[in-house]
Amino acid sequence: MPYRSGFVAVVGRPNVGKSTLINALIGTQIAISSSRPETTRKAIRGILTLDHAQLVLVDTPGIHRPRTLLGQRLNDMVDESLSEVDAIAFLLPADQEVGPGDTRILTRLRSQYGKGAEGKDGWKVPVIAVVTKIDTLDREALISKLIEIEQFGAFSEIIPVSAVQHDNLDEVQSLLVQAMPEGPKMYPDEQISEEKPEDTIAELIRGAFLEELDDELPHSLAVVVDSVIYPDEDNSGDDSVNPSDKVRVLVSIYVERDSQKPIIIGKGAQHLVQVKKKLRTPVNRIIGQKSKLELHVKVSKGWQSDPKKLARLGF
Ligand SMILES: Nc1nc2c(ncn2[C@@H]2O[C@H](COP(=O)(O)OP(=O)(O)OP(=O)(O)O)[C@@H](O)[C@H]2O)c(=O)[nH]1
Ligand SMILES: [Mg+2]
Repeated sequence: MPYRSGFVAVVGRPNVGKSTLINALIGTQIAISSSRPETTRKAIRGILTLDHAQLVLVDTPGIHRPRTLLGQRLNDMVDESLSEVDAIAFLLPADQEVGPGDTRILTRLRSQYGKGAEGKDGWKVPVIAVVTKIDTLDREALISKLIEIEQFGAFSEIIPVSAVQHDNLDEVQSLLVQAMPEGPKMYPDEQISEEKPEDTIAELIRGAFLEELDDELPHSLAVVVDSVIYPDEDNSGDDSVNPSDKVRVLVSIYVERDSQKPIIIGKGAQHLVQVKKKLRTPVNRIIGQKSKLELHVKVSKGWQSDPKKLARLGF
């Protein structure tokens, strides 16, 4: 059997389960997920290495009608990650109607990857409809959902899945593998993401706050790892800053208004304490030695709509 390898863009409206599916396929958390839309803000590439194939799964921000400059940047990012992929997984949730948002995405895919012909073969690369969250429907409802989606898109394939219950994940995996061209392994076996360690840590911190704060969290949270300081490079001259020889990971957390700072910090800094505790093990693993997070909450007024500020935050 020839080795296969390539890139799969995972697209869909906000909150349809893109990041959750990628984590489930890769088998560990590389992308953050949450119940609120616009969770993903970067096109994170997860790497799935098998005996016979290597897939790079490109997680994308949910495609939506942008209301802020950040929203616009997120959509642009999807455009970028859609260029030069070998297949597209278009996610549609089983628990929602197919709507105008899906039509917009389909139109966009057709303009770039359609051959101008009708039907299943009318695509330049395989476009696979992945029907997510099937644990939320009974069998009968699922069947009519599948028929509805089949008629909606004339997709190359259609496959139902529940990432949460691990139902049909193997089938999704093998469909994606079949969609890949023959090609060599591109990354070493142990590599599961293409992100820089700083970026992965920043994402994990943002994810931990999303979980910790639940509905209180301002949507306008941005996290940047400013520097990673190893003990032998620490020139602060003050031994009391770092008595334990741990790697210091200096992090800025930006909100848009002064009033949001106490929400992030919590009573007696409880949220900061919880987030650090939750991330101790994953951060140690990413850095490769004992590390400590130093979290600084800052205000950057109106950053979601300010080009300069967005640039500074990496958008
Ligand atoms: N019941 C059920 N819920 C799911 C499933 N997959 C994801 N979810 C939930 O759907 C919500 C959104 O999941 P995400 O993976 O963050 O969705 P996303 O498409 O990456 O969202 P954005 O990054 O904001 O575009 C989370 O609350 C998940 O727990 C599933 O298979 N079943
Ligand atoms: Mg996501």
